[in-house]
Amino acid sequence: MRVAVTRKVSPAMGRCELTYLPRTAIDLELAGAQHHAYEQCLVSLGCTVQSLPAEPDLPDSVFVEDAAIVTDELAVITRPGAASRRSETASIAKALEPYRPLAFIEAPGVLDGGDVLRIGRRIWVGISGRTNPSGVQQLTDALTPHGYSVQGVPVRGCLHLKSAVTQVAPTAVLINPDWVEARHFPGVRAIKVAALEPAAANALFIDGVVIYPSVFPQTRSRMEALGIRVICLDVSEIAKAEGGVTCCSLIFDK
Ligand code: CIR
Repeated sequence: MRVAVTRKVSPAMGRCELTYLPRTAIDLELAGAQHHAYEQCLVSLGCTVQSLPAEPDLPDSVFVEDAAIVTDELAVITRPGAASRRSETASIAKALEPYRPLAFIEAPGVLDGGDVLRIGRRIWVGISGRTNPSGVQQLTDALTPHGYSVQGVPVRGCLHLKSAVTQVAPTAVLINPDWVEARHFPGVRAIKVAALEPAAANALFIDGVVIYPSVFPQTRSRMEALGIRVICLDVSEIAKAEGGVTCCSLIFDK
């Protein structure tokens, strides 16, 4: 059984962290509806969605991806790079405890799940504004005993590694090479985002299908031309909080 842990949009989302985007008004009702459609999409793809209740005082708590890295063997609970987000992890640890043994990133390490890209047994970790070398080392120590190779990768000009590169097929990634260098991903086909769509590299690959924001038609066409099946969602309000489609779920097999 495939589980997707999600969390409802916080009523405080308007006070979210922003790094590269200006603050614009978020329509909370629309954000809730878009998030519900996202959860329904996961259900349609065979996931059992475990939707956690909204956190009234944690603006970014809908972005559950940043709070944990879940592999088949364990769940690593992160220490988010933004201090305002550190209280998000306790409830995620509680939600994951029934499924996996837990490990924890400790100070001085910081690490956001949005910086962790896993393809099979290979893991890349963005060294970003949210993840530091101590965080990468702690994740390496937790996962190498389970047969994973873990590699730190510099990221520039965007929030997380997965703003710059995500998996879209068994051996292909979607990438913005201005934000992360393609040479870090040998043996993986790199599909570049369209020049007019720099923020288009965040896609959620699940069971051979890509869940994708509807606002990047040129990059979408590039994927479809290669035979990749894409399901588009309107995630405009989530994007205003600098979130993408990977950020709103933690997906793993039970
Ligand atoms: C933040 O800055 O932390 C949130 N406003 C957005 C986090 C998005 N998470 C992700 O890309 N994994």
